[in-house]
Amino acid sequence: MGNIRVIGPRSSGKTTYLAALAYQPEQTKRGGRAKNYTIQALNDETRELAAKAENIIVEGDSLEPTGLQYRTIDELPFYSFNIDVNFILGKREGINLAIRDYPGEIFDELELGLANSLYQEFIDECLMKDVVGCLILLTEWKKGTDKSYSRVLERFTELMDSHDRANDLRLAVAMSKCERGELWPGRLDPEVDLFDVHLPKTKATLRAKIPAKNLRFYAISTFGVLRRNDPRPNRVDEMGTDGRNSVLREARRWKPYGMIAPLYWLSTGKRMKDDA
Ligand SMILES: Nc1nc2c(ncn2[C@@H]2O[C@H](COP(=O)(O)OP(=O)(O)O)[C@@H](O)[C@H]2O)c(=O)[nH]1
Ligand SMILES: [Mg+2]
Repeated sequence: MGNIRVIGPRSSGKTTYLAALAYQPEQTKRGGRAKNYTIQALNDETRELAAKAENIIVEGDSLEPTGLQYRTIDELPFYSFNIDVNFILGKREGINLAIRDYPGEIFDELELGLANSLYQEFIDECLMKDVVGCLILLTEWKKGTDKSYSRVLERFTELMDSHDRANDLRLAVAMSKCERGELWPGRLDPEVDLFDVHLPKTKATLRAKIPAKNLRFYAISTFGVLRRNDPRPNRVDEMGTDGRNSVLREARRWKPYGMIAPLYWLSTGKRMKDDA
């Protein structure tokens, strides 16, 4: 069982990403595009998320922000998936994923060094020995963000160290919402074209602290673009909001980018095509 944690600041797209994973079986049933993987929900919470996913992704019903209504770690949503990856020549490989959706506030607390009990539980759970890796979703690059992300992740690496995980926890660091025009061309080599360019300090901090074999950079877009040769984002921004709220534009053409590759690598240490 590959236990994986997903962390990232508020509104980085964590819940939408998990909802999209949960929704894949339904989408395939409805004649969605063929994929080289199949996903199965393994627990009730994941099935409930799948039922809500269409509203979240297509209608823009936000799940109430994963947030401070939770008092203990056990109240946080916990999802469990089986993903079968189909390789050419009929080879298949199954991965089991157990993922918890943590509130983004935890990310702020890492930066501020606060120490409430939820935060402590989170750190302990995230860095438990049976966790194989963390998917870290980052999303902004406006001025100052690189500094703040790098402080948070520096702190995270110190905690990895004090929990004796400095050398055996994989980190997949992803730029989310990468269908955004500025980012989309950089998805092919995200380490160089997204992280070196937009978040160089963050990357340097991680490179300095994490063994190379345990660190990879990814680009993810849960929404994707309209077509292979049409890089317009498959997304509309909802009116009257701060511009951070988006929904899918053409559900029929929905093709997420890069959702599976980081999970596969986190879980097995092996690489697959990055666009999966
Ligand atoms: N442009 C774009 N927006 C996204 C994507 N994934 C999620 N969002 C939007 O980002 C906002 C925050 O997403 P949410 O999943 O609630 O973030 P969380 O706080 O990290 O759980 C919502 O308005 C989503 O519709 C994506 O791939 N592209
Ligand atoms: Mg959330």
